[in-house]
Amino acid sequence: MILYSDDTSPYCAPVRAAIYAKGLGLAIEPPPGGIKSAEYKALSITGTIPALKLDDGSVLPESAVILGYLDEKFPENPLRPADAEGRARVALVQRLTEQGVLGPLVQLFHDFSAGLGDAARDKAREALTVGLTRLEAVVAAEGYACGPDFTLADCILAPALFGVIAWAPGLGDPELLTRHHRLIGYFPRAAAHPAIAKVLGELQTALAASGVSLG
Ligand SMILES: N[C@@H](CCC(=O)N[C@@H](CS)C(=O)NCC(=O)O)C(=O)O
Repeated sequence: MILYSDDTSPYCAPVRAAIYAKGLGLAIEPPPGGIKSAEYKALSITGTIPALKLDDGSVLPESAVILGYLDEKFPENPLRPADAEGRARVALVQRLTEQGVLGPLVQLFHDFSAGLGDAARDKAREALTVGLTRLEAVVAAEGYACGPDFTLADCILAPALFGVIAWAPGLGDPELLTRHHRLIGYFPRAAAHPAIAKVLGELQTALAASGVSLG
């Protein structure tokens, strides 16, 4: 099994976090030929990263699908609760983070490359505020995102919040995350988990190397 991944991608970070947390020794490689290459597009139907090459040679795209697959395929160190309600809560945090934080952050990255204007900045700030407000309402007051156990919700939420912290000054709103008390309290607890600490280190290094000026 091979995970095609890049350290700058907020969609790849959750999958690597889950691999580290579960202690899976999977190969992690850059997409063959590069992300926009014909070689990679021929390999993965969406052409996006992350994608997981399975042992039968087929390639599974979509981070949420890969996360669910890995947790089922390797049941040791489960990253989802056993009960239906707990699993639904984890899925909700995953979905809200994708829609409300990762979507706006990736858009921001594209807008930044095109020269970030005031309108794009305002739009990103508004979208992130809506997303963070929804997450603030569902994240647990103590422990990890969905309670005492580390789950897939943490694998996606913690790197996403790292992205918000990194981009907030560039958006002219350094307090963007700080206004969400549960989330700002949650972040250092999640960041102390070894799998999250490793992924945040990778993101930090990759962002510094990419030359993106976030201040
Ligand atoms: N819904 C996808 C989104 C993945 C995604 O958009 N990845 C970006 C990198 S952050 C990508 O591959 N972009 C290249 C492209 O869209 O061609 C997932 O969750 O895996």
